[in-house]
Parts: sequence; C-alpha cells; structure tokens
Amino acid sequence: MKIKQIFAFQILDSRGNPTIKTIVKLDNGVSGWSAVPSGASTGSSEALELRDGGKDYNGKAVFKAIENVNKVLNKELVGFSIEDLSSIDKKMIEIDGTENKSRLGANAILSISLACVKTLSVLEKKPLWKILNEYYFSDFKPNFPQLLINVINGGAHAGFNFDFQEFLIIPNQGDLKEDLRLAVEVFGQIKKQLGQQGLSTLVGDEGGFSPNLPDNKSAYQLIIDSALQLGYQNQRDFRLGVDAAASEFFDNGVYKLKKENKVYDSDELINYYGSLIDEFGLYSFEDPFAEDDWNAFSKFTKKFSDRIVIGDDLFTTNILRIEKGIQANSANAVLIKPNQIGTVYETVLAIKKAKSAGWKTAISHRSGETEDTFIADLAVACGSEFIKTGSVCRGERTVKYNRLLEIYELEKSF
Ligand code: 2PG
Ligand code: MG
Repeated sequence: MKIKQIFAFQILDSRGNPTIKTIVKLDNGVSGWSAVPSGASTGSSEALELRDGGKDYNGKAVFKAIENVNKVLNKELVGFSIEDLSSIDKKMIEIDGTENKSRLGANAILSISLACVKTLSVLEKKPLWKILNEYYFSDFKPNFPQLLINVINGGAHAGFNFDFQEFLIIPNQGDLKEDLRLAVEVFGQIKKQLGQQGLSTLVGDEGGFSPNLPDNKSAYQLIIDSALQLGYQNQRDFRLGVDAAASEFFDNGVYKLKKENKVYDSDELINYYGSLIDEFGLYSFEDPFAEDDWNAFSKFTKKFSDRIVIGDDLFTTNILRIEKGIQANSANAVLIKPNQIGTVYETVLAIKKAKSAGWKTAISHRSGETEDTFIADLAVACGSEFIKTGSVCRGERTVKYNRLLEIYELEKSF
C-alpha cells in the first residue's frame, strides 16, 4: 500500500520542550503516528536534533524540522510502498546526504521512520513488535527484556544533585510482571523512607527521587535498605546499576565527583567503581567514563569482565563507533536509542552489530519523552536483554511499562 501523505506538527515532550509528532497516511486511509524523544546528556557523536534557535519556545521550537517533513520529505516519499520500510529510511538518508542528518534533522527523519513502521503494523493488523520481528529480526527470538529502572535521579536530570545520572535497580525475578512488581514496591518503600527522614520525595526528569543525601553511595544504601525492609535482598532478588553519564563530570582530563569532593583520573575512577562492586555488588555500568576515554573503557571491561559494561554516549547507536568498541573491547553492551542515529533501519543495524559480537543490548528512552511506546515493542521484537525506560512513575515512563505489560498479557510467552 502506498504512502499518500506525511504530516508533522509540533507537540510537547515530558519536559515541556517542543518535539515532533508525525502522521503517515496511506492510500486506503490507514494511518500511523510517532512522537520523537529528546536527550539532555547527549553524546557529541549523536545525529543532529534540529531546533530553530531564537527566542520562541526558549530557542527549542522544531518548526524547521517540521517543514522538512511536510514539504521536503513528504514530496519525496509520497507513492513509496509502506511494506518497503528500509527503502524509505535509505531514501531519507540519501536525501539528507550528511553524516549526522544535519540538513533535514534527525528528529524530522526519525519521526517518519517510526511512523512508517507503526503504520505498517496498523495496515497488517499485527502488533508492532511482530512487524519489527518479521521485517528486521527474523533470526531473533522475541523476548521480554530485563528492566533497568532508574529509581534515583541525578546528573543533568536532577540539577546535578548527584554526580551520577541514574541509580538503577535491576529486578531479578525472571518474569516481567514480577520484576515490575518488585520495582514498584521498592520505589514505594523508598518514598516512605524518605518521608520518614524528612527528605524530598519530588522526582526528577525520569521519575526517580532525588533526595539530598551526603554522597553517591548513600543512594545505593537507601535502595538496599528499602528493599530489605520488604524482604528483598540485593544480588538475589535484584541487582544494582549505574548510568554515570561520566562525560558530564569529566573536565580537563579528570573526573570531578563534587558530591564526594574528589577528583579522579581514569585509573582512580576504575578503583572507585571497584569499591561499588565490593560494597554493593554493582552489576551494570553505563558510560562509566567520558565518551572519548576509550582506553579507560577497555581497561575497565577487561578488569570487570563479569559485569555489564554499557556504552551510551560512547557509541551513540552508531555502527562505526560500535565496531571500534568491539575491536578495542571497550564494553560488552550497547545502549540503543533510535534518535541518536535517526532511522529505525540504522538502529536495527546497530543492534545486529552488537549482537554479532556477542554483546548485549539495552533499548532506551530519552530523558525528554513522549507517549510513544515504540521502544517497548522494539525491545521485545529483537529479544533485547534489557530495556531502560526510567522509573515506575511519570506517565511518559509508565506508558512504556504498560505497553510491555500489554504485550505480556496478550502473548504470555514466545
Ligand atoms: C541516558 C539517557 C536516558 P538522556 O543518558 O542514558 O536515560 O539520558 O536522554 O538525557 O541522554
Ligand atoms: Mg546514558
């Protein structure tokens, strides 16, 4: 079935910043939509998110990108067959013609790319995860991912109240519904604890608490204590992880941990992470070093090869950077964010590249999110080991968990 029209307009993301919603309409009247997320701690190799600048909407309007959808790309793509998803994406890459999608904007291009897959799912009356699996991941078994749940927010998502951006709980119940239950209960208990201690229970951009605690380690202690009060034991019922987003506290060749009042070089930071493993059994480490500190990544991955080392800003869902990482043994997992690269087609290539090296993948939201649940279906479709979609509160986060629950209830197992 052929594309009849592509229509984009401006909406708001979860931080109240403008973003794009795009509707793809087919000749037979079937349509699908997408909404594009946006990061705060972005990697410098990410595809370009086109914003208008100037005064309106604090410089964040996306009307230029919308015009690129409605005028440039609409004209080029009308008449394309929706069944040919990758050709549509390749055509947009070709029309843009730049390395980082800076001509038309990765936000413009991704909005169409996502909306096309969703439109095909409506057309074929199949769940989105199934369309993605059949079209792109036919060699992979769909599965439910393990949850990386950001219960304490720091870094750029919470006014740098903590040096680390995300303190993650990774439930280990072997079942999506039970994993989510554990997280919800622990989250509620943390809230109770904070209230009793007279600490803030307000939440950050991704729905985690951001209380005023003395140091980064206290955040882990808070999670462990709260869980234990419910009978849940660290390293048995759940594990802990971090997204350090270390580029954010890397300055002039050193890592400045303000909360600890410490300045570390890469080796000292490796030792500090070692102490988190010793004290809390920390299991997953995302961006433990700055995005170009390849050497530290390799050293760390070699030293702690039984941990999950995830590259986010390091790889930016870009197969060239992932390839470099595979050669240098810089990590053993990749964070996958479709808007870092700008098309579903290239996102799929990044996932396959990671998997071909035996690496794990974590499909991820952005800190600025929308009600679009594409990533939940993507995680299931490729059998991703992990999904990271924030805390268990705030609608733009829970909508992804709720989509996973819907797939779970409808499918039961794969
Ligand atoms: C990250 C993401 C999502 P942002 O660093 O992993 O949690 O944050 O979208 O701000 O880059
Ligand atoms: Mg990250």
